[in-house]
Amino acid sequence: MPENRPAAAAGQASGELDVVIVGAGLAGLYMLHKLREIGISARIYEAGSDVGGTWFWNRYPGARVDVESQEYSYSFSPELEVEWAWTERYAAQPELLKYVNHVADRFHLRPDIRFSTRIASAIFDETRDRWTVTTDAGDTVSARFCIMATGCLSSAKQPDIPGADSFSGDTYSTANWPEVGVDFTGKRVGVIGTGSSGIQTITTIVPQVRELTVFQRTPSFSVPAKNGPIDPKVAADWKANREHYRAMQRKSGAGILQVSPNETLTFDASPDERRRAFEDRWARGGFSLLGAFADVNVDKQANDEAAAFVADKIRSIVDDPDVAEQLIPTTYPVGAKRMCVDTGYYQVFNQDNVSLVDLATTPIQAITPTGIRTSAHEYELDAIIYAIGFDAMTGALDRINIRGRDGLRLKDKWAAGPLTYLGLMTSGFPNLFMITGPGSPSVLANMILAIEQHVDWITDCIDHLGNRQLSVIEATPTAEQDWVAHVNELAEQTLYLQANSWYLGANIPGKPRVFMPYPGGLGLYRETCDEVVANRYKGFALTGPDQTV
Ligand code: NA7
Repeated sequence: MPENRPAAAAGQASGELDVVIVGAGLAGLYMLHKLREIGISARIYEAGSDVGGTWFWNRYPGARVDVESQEYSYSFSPELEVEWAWTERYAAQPELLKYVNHVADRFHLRPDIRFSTRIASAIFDETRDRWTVTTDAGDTVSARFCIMATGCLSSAKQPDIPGADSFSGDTYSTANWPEVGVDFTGKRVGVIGTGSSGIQTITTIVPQVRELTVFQRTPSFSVPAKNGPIDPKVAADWKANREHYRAMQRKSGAGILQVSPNETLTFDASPDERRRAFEDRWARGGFSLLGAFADVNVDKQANDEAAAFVADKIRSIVDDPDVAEQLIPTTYPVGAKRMCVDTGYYQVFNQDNVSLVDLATTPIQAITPTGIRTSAHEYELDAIIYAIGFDAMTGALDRINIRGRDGLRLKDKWAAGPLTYLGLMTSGFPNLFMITGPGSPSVLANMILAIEQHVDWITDCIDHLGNRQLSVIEATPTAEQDWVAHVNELAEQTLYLQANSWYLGANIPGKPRVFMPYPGGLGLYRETCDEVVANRYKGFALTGPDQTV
């Protein structure tokens, strides 16, 4: 195996590479590491000034992973896994960023990363079977393969509220938080948005602020994280049995052992047993609630039981019954939007200096120079925090001018929704890979394991091509159509379609309503990808200078 070495040292001219990787988050870094292992020259281009992706940008107060730290960490290197010690059950953003930096340093990745460089375009040159990749500074590089490690939640929604520019106070976005941090002491703060980012921000800044006004359009189902220092016994057990746990994760649906799905159906349990099962899951914390029964995600009546349990919890925590009712989601099934995992969220609304504004009944009309005006009231504020989410899964790709065969732009090809084969490639765009692209488990799974599976598959694929003197791989239109139909079919068997979520693009005005992630589970998906390879890359056309395989 060739030694790990930077691309420049591998003797490549700076303008010609084997592979360009876009993004130095968890996906891009592992991709670079794996390609070096097979002796391929690769360079990452990263818009941020350092590594980290999601954990570089989302440094808002309270930002924290919603999967347990040791589950949400790379599995590819036993040494890395054994030497790294997480401090909290759910790591906070600073610790996650430290981890990503550690990985970048440990595997000597930095020499092959160009920071503060956004990729503006990637154009396929059919005469040379190469991608011409251009940065926002106008620099160009040519590569055989282009790998998009651009992230599923990296294109932040921009405030689309009238008057947003007129506010004279301070404005912040959770997705692009100032590196220096912000002190809200003594301030009247408004938070718009009550997804994970809003909820984590709210619970963290509430001890500082003079007044907090939460502008909620749709309530989230939120469950307690039960966060705290990592239990040393749990950490030691994980390290001692990591291979076993990792194998279980890879075979599982979500890649999250904490969910540990129960095989019993909701109504096969008595009301008492149901209650006990939900209580047990609530006490464990995190996403485990969704695993209380096997049918919570697929049977609406079963789901109603879980939703009613959370609603009762909210009523039991929030003192004011009217506020409690406003905080209870009623328009979609629990789990159909990503659940939030919090520390003391509902309790916040028992504080005198916190108020909830229900935008469903009193919508925002405008941002004014002094605050926010709803149909019922004008709220005077010193600062507004936007926690309004992302143009998920396709947003980061859309903002790059990606053009494949015949100059077709990816954004245009996907005008009615993303079309991919396995979420890895799209026809008409040869040698362009997506890590955790639409049509793959991605955001429905433990992201880091989904990333590793894609990176391993792509690395093997590039190696396979090289070993057989093949130069191009491309998804066939038929395989792509069949895959998209399959993903839709699976989605229809779930309750996901019953929520206006970012999984469906429903949070972006004008975005086609298409369910984007693959809902069949990480384990099954992995098997499918492996079978495709075993069947000589079924559904892909592989071609060399003068051959098709
Ligand atoms: P989310 O989960 O998409 O939440 C965004 C929130 O912002 C949500 O409550 C939205 O309400 C609200 N929103 C968006 N636009 C507006 C406007 N114009 N007015 C009022 N409220 C608005 O994003 P997050 O960043 O919190 O979390 C994303 C993922 O990151 C999360 O699932 C975890 O995986 C980590 P809506 O529901 O659209 O009515």
